[in-house]
Amino acid sequence: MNFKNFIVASACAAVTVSAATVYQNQVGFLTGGLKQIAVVDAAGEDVIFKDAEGNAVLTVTAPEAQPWEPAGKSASLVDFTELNVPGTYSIFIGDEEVGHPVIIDDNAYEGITKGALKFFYFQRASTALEEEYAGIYARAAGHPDTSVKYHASTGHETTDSTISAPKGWYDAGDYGKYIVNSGITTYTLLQLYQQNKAYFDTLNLNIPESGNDVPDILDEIRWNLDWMAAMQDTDGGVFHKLTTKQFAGMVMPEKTTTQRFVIGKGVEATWNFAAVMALAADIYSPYDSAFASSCAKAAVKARWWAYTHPSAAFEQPKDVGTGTYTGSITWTLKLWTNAELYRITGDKVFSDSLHTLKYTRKKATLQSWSNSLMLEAFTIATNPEVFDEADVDTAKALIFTLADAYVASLEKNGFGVAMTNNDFYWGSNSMAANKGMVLIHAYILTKEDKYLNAAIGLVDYMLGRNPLDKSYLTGFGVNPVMNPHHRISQADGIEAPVPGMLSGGPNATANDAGTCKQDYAKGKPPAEAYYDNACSFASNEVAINWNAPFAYLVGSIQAILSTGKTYDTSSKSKATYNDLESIPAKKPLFKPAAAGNRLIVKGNSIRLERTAADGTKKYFDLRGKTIR
Ligand code: 9MR
Repeated sequence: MNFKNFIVASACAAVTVSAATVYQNQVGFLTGGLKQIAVVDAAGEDVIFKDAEGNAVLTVTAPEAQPWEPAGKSASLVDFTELNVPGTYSIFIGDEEVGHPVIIDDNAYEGITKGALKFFYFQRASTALEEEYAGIYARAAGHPDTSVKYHASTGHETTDSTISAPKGWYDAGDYGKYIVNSGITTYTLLQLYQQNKAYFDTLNLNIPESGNDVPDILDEIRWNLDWMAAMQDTDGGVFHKLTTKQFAGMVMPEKTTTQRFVIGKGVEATWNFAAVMALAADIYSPYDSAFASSCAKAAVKARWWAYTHPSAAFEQPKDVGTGTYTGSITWTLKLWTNAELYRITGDKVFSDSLHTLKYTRKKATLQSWSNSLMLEAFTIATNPEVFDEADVDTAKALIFTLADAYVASLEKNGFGVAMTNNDFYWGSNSMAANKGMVLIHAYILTKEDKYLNAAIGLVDYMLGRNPLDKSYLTGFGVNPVMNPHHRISQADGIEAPVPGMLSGGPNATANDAGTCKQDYAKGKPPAEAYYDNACSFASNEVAINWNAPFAYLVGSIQAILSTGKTYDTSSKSKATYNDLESIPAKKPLFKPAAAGNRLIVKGNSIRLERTAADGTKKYFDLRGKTIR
């Protein structure tokens, strides 16, 4: 033994070595919020929190360990909420420092809120990212999308005709732009703004539009709305997606210049579009009334198309291999659109549609790109002055059915995470974030801490309180994701990935085990079925519909705890759109036909022109009545 080793050995002999392992939020705890860490192999031991000077400021005896099935282990959930002086603390068990630094701050979630929203800027298509805003992640413009071809699946001539549909956000690790996924994503971000205006009106995201008198979050969302608006066909239907025929390689966006196509036109995209445009019409009216009004009209036009083409479901064409986004539950999309349109018009035809479609206490299901039931529940429950009492009650019942189940799942849960084995499939972190969104609504409606606390538990899970000790948000935490399935991060030559991206997270199905040549789920508990490798599109891809609920969750909690304000219905925009022709809940009297129909929009009037086989034309209003 040399002298150096001898010193180390004798020092070790003098200290008490704990076998404990700590799993914790690696980014920060809000001063006024719940603070918990999960500690394995420490039951009955004292967990000591020391300040920066080394003074012990709080000692908590680790309680009895409890299992959390997805982790395949038991842990003691150590609560140190009473430590509420901002600062950086270290954790000790006996003489040994364990875990990572504990950061307590009044604005602990502000950095991640900005980071998660800035991701959308980094995903912008059709523009160069300047160093001033993107730092080392500055890059050339990719995909102008001004000369996009019509795929035969759109019903258009495929010759040389093109459509211009620039801007928008790249969906995920790929460069596709998909209307279905833009639906829930854009709605979620608009709700984040609408429910927390006081906080987001001044939050600076350092984007090119910062300082233009429009809140930055709305400027960022507008980038995608402008693209969505361009995806509406002249007849009101909305193209399903804008992509190349096959996925590009792992290259920078400007390097892939393969022809892009608008592909398909169907009810899934059209309903999603209608709901988002209706909400946008309300939110943008104080800033750009012409744009807001065009959103409202586009929404009505889309709804009409969707009602008259009920069987136009998108099917992936044989020559296309990009994301499918097929199989949305369309009755939930109809309800959502009618709720959004009723909110901005007060037109009974939309509330009648809600009832015709049986807006009842159907089985509550967590929102996702394919199921929108909770989206209208959120809208209806938070607008009691607009909707019928019975509908508001139904909406609340749906929210509490889910939220109470999540809270119940925390009973005797050693990690304090409202996730079960069934939640660990493709995009499991979006399950966590979307559950958080449900819980925040339950909190807004009741102000009961149990809902806010359960939501904080989900944030802690994604930021490190998980059995892999992993922060699933790139660029944040001690042990963050480093190799996401994200073309830009793989191709930019920079070691650290673009920051602020939420990885899809553990996936017990490991759908990509073949591609990765590694079954990372085999023999692992669900919450460990994860592979931090760019090959792993099924456990480590990023996506706009995962970042949006994460931004919603952390942004809402930051706003609630720093401003004390939650959804204020009186601050809602007073814009109403009573000049729109609305549509009957019933089927129109004429036979819906795809070919030969044209919607004519003139000022506020919308009419249908139907060309018969012999070339004669007939005109109908939106109720299906003959005009002439
Ligand atoms: O998020 C989608 C997930 O629910 C599906 O199971 C999966 C397979 O269809 O597709 C995911 O969405 C991907 C999309 O198809 C293409 N862009 C990347 C998306 C995230 O992986």
